[in-house]
Amino acid sequence: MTADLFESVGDARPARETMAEGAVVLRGFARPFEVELIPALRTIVKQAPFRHLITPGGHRMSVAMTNCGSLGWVSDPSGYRYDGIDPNSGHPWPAMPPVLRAIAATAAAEAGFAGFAPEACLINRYVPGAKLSLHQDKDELDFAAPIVSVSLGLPAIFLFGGLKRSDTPRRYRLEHGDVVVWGGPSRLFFHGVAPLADGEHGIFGRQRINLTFRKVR
Ligand code: MD3
Ligand code: FE
Repeated sequence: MTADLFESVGDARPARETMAEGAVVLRGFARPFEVELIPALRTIVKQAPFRHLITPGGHRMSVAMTNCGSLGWVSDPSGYRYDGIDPNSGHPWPAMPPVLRAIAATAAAEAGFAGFAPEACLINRYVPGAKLSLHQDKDELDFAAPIVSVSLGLPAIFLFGGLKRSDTPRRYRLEHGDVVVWGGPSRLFFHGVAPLADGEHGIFGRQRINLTFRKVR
């Protein structure tokens, strides 16, 4: 009885919210995995450190990136692509740890996408001021599979538009532990992240880490 009251009365962040057809937010879904997740991320970043990629247009991205899994997303002046090799080391990307696989698969199943088996996990690091301009994720061959995102550390304002770049984006606050499953029609919607506001997170300090799990082929 008491638990029911705490869950339903005056809760500004419902556990589950639909942002658009096929886009489901699972608030705090990653929190129970934290203790395993954090050391796993540390191990990945030691093997494949964050780096600022250069866009085909020649701009250095304010977000720093790395990957784990059998494929990783890379950008350089020749274009965007998925590649099994980290161009900085010449070695394969670090393997995707079981805890990451488990978060992605259980969140996807919760949103109606059973059997989600991503090859790639792109890891984005934002420091205050870093942003991600409005874009579509179209470098994957399989748009039937969703993308699963996990937000960690400082909160961010996520911008969620429509199928056209000119569609005015709606703004959503994504906090530590929030997981979003982007499938169905929303899979090809324009989206981005507003410049990160300064702050201090108890575990991650002055940064936000975002994981996106992708079925590429
Ligand atoms: C909606 N990352 O890495 S995650 C990206 O917070 C990216 O770092 C943002 O956009 C971040 O490409 C947003 C949420 C997200 C990821 C992929 C999507 C939303 C999406 C693909 C289609 C529609
Ligand atoms: Fe994206």
